[in-house]
Amino acid sequence: MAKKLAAGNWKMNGTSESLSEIAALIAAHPNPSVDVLLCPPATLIAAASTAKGSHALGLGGQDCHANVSGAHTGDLSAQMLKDAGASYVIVGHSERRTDHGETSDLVRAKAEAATQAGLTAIICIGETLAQREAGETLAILDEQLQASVPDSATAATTVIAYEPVWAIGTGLTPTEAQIGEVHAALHSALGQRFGDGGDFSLLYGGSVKGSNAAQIFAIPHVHGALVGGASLKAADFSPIVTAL
Ligand code: G2H
Repeated sequence: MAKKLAAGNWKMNGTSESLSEIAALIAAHPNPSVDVLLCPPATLIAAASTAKGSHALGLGGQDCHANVSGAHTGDLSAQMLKDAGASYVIVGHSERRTDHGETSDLVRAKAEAATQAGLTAIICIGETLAQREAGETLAILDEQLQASVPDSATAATTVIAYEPVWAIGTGLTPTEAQIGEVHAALHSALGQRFGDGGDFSLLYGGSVKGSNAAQIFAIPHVHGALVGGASLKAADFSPIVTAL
């Protein structure tokens, strides 16, 4: 049975003042019945870890380097994130693929590094609007999935997030049929490759908010969400956690 996960991605937002939002989220969900995760900027992970104490809230990084250590100025290894208190890391977000030219081969190496460090990798894939309009969505996603997910992946170490690039931060969301078609295809592809496709958690991401979360979570093979803008405030993220 795939785990349900409500994951917040703060992107490049948040300073120490934002720790109050973590406290508010914990107060709103003292014993969450689903996995809840926040990925603040890496600068806040250690403080967030201290602030959450023994609460089950998970913490994650938003990226990691594929290497364990070395001369990579400005980068962070998966071990460093783990040491700061993370148990997850997002890899291959479309903003990384676009802003930093990250390829699926690099994303796979990062996912392997994450797993080796003991982190769960949230591997993001998604099509552009041009690709969708050209009817290439499923082919592009399968290409990204196969190349970005390491052979060593298991449902326990890996989560897949489907984030259509055109739906990220735009307020646009795909139809339920479009999400359902993609998630069914991902479920099937993972099942064919790993034999346990039914167990991989498949998140949807892209303009998820309190008002559309329940509808999205009702779609078959959707096990949660990767939420950007609506995860910054506990008041916005909490209804999404409740809807799951
Ligand atoms: C997609 C998502 C979080 P938003 O990037 O990863 O962001 O919910 O703001 O569209």
